[in-house]
Amino acid sequence: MKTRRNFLKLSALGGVAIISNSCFSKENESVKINDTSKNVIKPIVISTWIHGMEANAAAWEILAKKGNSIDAVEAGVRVTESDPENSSVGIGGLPDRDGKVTLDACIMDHENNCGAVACLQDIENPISVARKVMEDTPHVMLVGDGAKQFALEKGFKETNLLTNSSKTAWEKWKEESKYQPVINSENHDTIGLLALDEKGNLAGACTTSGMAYKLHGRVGDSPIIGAGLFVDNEVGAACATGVGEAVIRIAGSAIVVELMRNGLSPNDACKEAVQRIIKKHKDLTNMQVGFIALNKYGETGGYSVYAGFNYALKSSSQNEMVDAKFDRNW
Ligand code: SD4
Repeated sequence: MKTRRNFLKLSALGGVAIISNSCFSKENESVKINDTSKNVIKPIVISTWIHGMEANAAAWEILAKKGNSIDAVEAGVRVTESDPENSSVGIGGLPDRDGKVTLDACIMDHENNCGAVACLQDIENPISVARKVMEDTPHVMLVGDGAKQFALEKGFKETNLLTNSSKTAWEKWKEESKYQPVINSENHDTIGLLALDEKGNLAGACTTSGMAYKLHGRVGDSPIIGAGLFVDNEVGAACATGVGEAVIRIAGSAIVVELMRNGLSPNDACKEAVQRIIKKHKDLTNMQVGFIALNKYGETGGYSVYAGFNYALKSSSQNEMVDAKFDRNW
């Protein structure tokens, strides 16, 4: 439905506010966040890139049995983390320039509980460690040695994450040691997964080994709540993939959710966030970023700076890859 946005209930303020739509194009679709007449598509799960198909299938097993979205998102991305063939998430992830595989992940539920780990080594499923941070500590994020120590205390097994093929790739890279991230291949395959369960509760998870051959200690957007992932059960959820530094600079996923709160459809909210990145960066060389979003009605969308980004979508009537719309060709 293409309408102008008028009055929107801002539940956080408990009042009614007029939102100016002057900054949005008139083509933008409007979504009223408290529209009780709307048909809600649930359960539903959406995730980044082709590996999202398998992750969605694992999440769906839980959602189809009326399980909770938080369990679904964790189970979904664990599949990708445990796949040694995937070179940018979990085991088999490409290492940093020193040959160390360092993992970043975060998770968020429908009550704004969240947990994260960053620069975690030797643990195959950082998303589950992030969940433990969320559930068993008063903190949101643990990093580096502290995160590993916590994981071991919680019973996670120490695992060598550097597979033969990622070691070989790193050794080849070392011959030149040029830091030249290549988009849509080795460097941009983070999995971000968002779900809406039967009860109407949203949750999200995001996990990555980050930029290949990054400086040791570098952390991108993926474990940062508000950047790589954000969930607000009143409105929707969003996550990001691509150049993390660019996503952090605009608080990307939080912005997408706020844009949905202000009436944009998931697609238009992702588009607006991408355009903000474009506006804030003079040099867009290799600056691929993609967002996906899911709102309370089960409506989904995605958008990227450059062509090539796609996402996996699963509901009772869909199980497919969708090519995201984009701002520019390479
Ligand atoms: C990062 N955003 O570490 C991650 C990388 C990524 O698909 O998304 N890869 O910056």
